Amino acid sequence: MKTDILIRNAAQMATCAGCDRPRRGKEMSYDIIMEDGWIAVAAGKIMGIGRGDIPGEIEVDEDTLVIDASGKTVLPGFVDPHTHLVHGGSREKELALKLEGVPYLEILKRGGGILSTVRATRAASEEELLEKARKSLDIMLLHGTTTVEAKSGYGLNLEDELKCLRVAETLNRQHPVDIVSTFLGAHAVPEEYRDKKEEYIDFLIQEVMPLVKRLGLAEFCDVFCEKGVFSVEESRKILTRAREMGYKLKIHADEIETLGGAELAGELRTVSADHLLAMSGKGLKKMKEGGVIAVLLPGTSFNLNVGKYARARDIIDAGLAVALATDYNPGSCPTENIQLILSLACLKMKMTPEEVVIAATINSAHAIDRGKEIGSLEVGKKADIVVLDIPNIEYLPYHFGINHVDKVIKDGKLVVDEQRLVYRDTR
Ligand code: IZC
Ligand code: ZN
Repeated sequence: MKTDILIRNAAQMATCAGCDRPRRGKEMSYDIIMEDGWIAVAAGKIMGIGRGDIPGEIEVDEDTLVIDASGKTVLPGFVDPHTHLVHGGSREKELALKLEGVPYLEILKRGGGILSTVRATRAASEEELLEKARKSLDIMLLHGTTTVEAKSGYGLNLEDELKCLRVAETLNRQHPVDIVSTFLGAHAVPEEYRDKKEEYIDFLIQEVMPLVKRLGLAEFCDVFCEKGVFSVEESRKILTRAREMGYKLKIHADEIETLGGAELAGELRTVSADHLLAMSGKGLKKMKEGGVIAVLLPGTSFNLNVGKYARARDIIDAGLAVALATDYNPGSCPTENIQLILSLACLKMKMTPEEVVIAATINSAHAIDRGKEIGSLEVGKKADIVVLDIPNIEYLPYHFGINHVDKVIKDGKLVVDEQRLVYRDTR
């Protein structure tokens, strides 16, 4: 087959290959680096990969884009498995409150936080939300992210939840970055249901969730299981019904208070449980028994200034699979930059460079049930590839806060070149 793109001479290539399920525990640092690597792409897929000389069967002609990656490092495109991509407005006005030490949940209780974004999202048109989210997707792509999960949860009524989910669906068609959608109607209790949480949950279960599923607008269902938001019992009810409707499951678990969200994740065998700063030892055990992927979000700890990070070392040493995500949202983590998250994961959670690369590629692909198609450089997988202007993978978390991406290849096409977007918009 004729080669569309050939990348050669890579100083390091982290294939993240060789395991057809999430890598757990010690597996997160095995055998991922190849030196002097090459990779050949045809018809959107990886058709060959190796080291040293390019074998004769890789056909190169004048139409082949040959990329010399000397001195550079090649990775699978990053997969960001936890974002609140689609929303209106921003919350910089809450920064002063945050600096005064007003806790995140207190701001929410006062009608700010998530609820302030709900007001802005309801007030925004579908077109406005689309353009705002498109900008964020462009930033993500420029930083090497080729697939994202995107949650709803700022509409909190039928019309506005559908509006946000449609934005994600449209962008998934128009933008090179692939989007996996999650329904998060249980993100907060909207103001019109204040003191009527039971009724709101029934409304979600009876009206919104079946319709979202029928319209094919979300693959996963998630709940913000947190003190003062949705309890473990309420989360169990929502997620159990969601599973019956055909949703795959995720949960925001034990972020701020030790509530038992991790135990619930283990019991329900959710695909992932996310945050986990306040997870108990029992929660860890249950997660392991349930084969749940721990999605950690150190950008949120950093931004909320809580002085505490998830215990990634304990989680990995206990033999679980860890994935990393930005948690991109307008309140607790306003950044699209996954590379910064990898630096925080190393510096603040003591993960190794190999572990953070695995966590943001193959393990995060599994955290959105895409581990068979993306997340590693292997023959037959989608050609989602980043070329970083760094000599080795240690350099990625080390030189922090900047963008190391030189090129991004998405679905076998060059979409970022020399840090600039070069894709043709399909709007
Ligand atoms: O808008 O604050 N934690 N949900 C749960 C968020 C953070 C997003 C937000
Ligand atoms: Zn979240």
